[in-house]
Formats: sequence, C-alpha cells, structure tokens
Amino acid sequence: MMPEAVPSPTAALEALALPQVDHVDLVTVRLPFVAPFGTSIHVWTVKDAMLMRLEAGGVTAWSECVSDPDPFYSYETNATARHIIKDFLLPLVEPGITLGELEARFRRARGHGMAKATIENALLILVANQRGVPLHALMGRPAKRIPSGLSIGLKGTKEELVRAVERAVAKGYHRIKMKVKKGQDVDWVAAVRDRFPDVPLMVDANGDYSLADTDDLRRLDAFNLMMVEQPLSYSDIIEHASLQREMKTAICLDESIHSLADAAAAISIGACRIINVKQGRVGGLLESMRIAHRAARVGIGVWSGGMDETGIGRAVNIHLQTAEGFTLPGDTSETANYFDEDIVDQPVLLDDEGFIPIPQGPGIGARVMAERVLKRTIRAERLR
Ligand code: OSB
Ligand code: MG
Repeated sequence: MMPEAVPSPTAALEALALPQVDHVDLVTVRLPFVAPFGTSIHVWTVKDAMLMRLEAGGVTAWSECVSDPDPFYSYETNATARHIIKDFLLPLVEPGITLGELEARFRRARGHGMAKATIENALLILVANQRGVPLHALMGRPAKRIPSGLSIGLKGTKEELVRAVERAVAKGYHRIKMKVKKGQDVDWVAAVRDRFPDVPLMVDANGDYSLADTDDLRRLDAFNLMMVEQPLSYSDIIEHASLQREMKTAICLDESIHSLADAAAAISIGACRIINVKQGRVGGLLESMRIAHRAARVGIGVWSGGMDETGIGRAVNIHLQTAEGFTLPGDTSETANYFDEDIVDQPVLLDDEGFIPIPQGPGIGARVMAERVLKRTIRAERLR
C-alpha cells in the first residue's frame, strides 16, 4: 500500500535560494559552567562553543556548532567539525542554489550532522535576519510559549540530587531529567520519588547499560518515569527494541538517531516510543522538522534535546520547538543553569508558569553581544 500523501513540513524551506555571503568566520568561545555537569560518559566544567558568523551586505548571522572539544557524546568534535566545514561543506555553498540543493550536496559527505547543521542554521538565520522575520516565522510556524525542562547531572550524594530537584520544582520546570549510570540509578530515583511522588521525571543513561542489565533496568518501571533515555549503546537501535519489549517505561533514543532514516528504522522495529531530537546531531533544522513530523503521525513523542548551548544554540532549539510534532518538554532550561554571563542578551528565563518565551526580534531573537564574544574568544579563523 502506498503511504498516504502528507504535505512536507520543509518544502518551502527547501525552495529557499541561498543569499550571497561575503564573509564566514569560525569563532570559538569558552564559557565556564556555574557547576560541573556530570554524566555517565564525562564531567564537563566549561563550554567550548564553536560559533559561525556570516556577513552579507552588512547583515550578520550567528550559529553554533553543538559539538564538544571531545568525542565522548558524539564522534564529532570541534576539530572535526572545523575540518569538515572548511574542507568539504563550505565550498559547496553557492549563492542562488536552493537550501534543498545544498542539503543534497551535503549528503555526499557521510555523517557529520553537527558540522552540516552549523552551516544550514547560519544560512536560515541569515535569511531571517535579511527579511527581518523571526526564525520560527521563516520555518512557517506560529509563535508559542515553549515548555521547559531541566537536565540534572550526576551528583555526589542523594541529598544533593534531591536539593537540585527541589530547586527545579520551585522554579516551575515542566519536567525534570536526572542523569543515571550503572550503580547510581534505582536508589537515586527512589530518593527523588520519595520527596516528589508526582513530578514529571525521567532518566538519561547516555548508553551506560547493556542487555545483561535488563533486570536492573526493569526496576525503574516502579517509579512512573516519563521515559528512560538512551539506556543502551550510543550506536545501537536493535537491542533497544528487545529492551523495550521487556520494559513498561518508554524508551527514548538520543545518541542512536542521526537522521530521518534512523528514526524511521527505530520506530518500525519498536526500539523507542519517544525521540530526543537534537538539531545538531541530525544535521539541522530541516531534518529535525522531518523527524518530528514523521514521528507525530505514528504517535511517537518528540522533544528537543540540548547540548548545554550558549544563547545562540539555545535560541535555535527554542525556535525549533514551534515545529509540528514537538509534543513533549525538552532540555530547554534557563541560561543561569549553565552560565553566569551568556554571550547573548536576553538570557533565557522561565515565565511565571515555567514556560520559555521565544526571544523577540528577527532571526534567533537573542542579540549576540560582540564585546562578550571577544572577551571569551579562544580561537578565531576567517574562512571566507
Ligand atoms: O545526553 O542529553 C544528553 C548535555 C551534553 C551532552 C549530552 C546530553 C546533555 C544533556 C543536557 O543532557 C542538555 C542541556 O541542558 O542542554
Ligand atoms: Mg541524552
């Protein structure tokens, strides 16, 4: 049977003609975290964010590459993204071709979604800035208030964890995610559930378990969790399907999903009931919109993940969540959760009902503060 014809959520964006770009810069900034961010894979204490700046006839646009300096979350690093952007992707960007044609050219380079997203997002933001419209409007989406979610890193003690959850609940966050790892899971979830029996709660293992841990993972079923994110290997889909058959709690895939094709495969074999879409990991806003649209049609929940971005990437994630299919609160938290001072104004703040307002103005809305970027710059390179 032919699948029913559904209008593409990205057709208008694919038809956009690329503008002439005068200059392209990569600027890496270092922002200290207010506190170390611990996960089963690494503890990060600073954010080294590689930013792309486009200049076109006096209009500038900034995007952010969501890679880290290290390959612990993803194989992409700031160095590989720089290499792929500089030597393979940027030479394919020509004025007059459409964004759809650019995506097709980019497909010849396998993987490296974060590098691709950096360019695609920068071009979209540039066009939005040139037209004087917000990014969500360029995406064809109406404004809305974005639900909030906090990702709490691994803590030293259960008391510390419970205090962090208390602060998040008091702030009004719509859902709380706590990191877990082997040996720091069931009892820690129990401690949070003791204090907050009903708070919307989920866990993220960043791939720390294997199928041999199925019995331990099944113990999480007792806590009414919204989902368990990426329990098994970062590269696995098929074993997640086996695990999902053994668990009541919904599985959410993060690291395993790099494209619409990955999402379709995971959905078709029942590897997850929820997908964390990180726009960088899947190659940009268009592929994110495709995944969310497809998932929504088959009842799979989607939310926007985060990579503890500066205000630039954070704003992109906020605009993305106006797209069809983003049905669940994402990892979209206040700037202050990570940084004392961001490189953009205004910082992200929750409103009194825990929602995140879309930054007002053309493009990402948030204003990039040149002198703060300069103060934080650890490397800069003009590519064009
Ligand atoms: O697994 O979702 C993840 C941060 C860095 C790398 C991986 C992850 C995370 C987070 C935090 O959980 C997301 C955020 O607050 O931006
Ligand atoms: Mg995750």
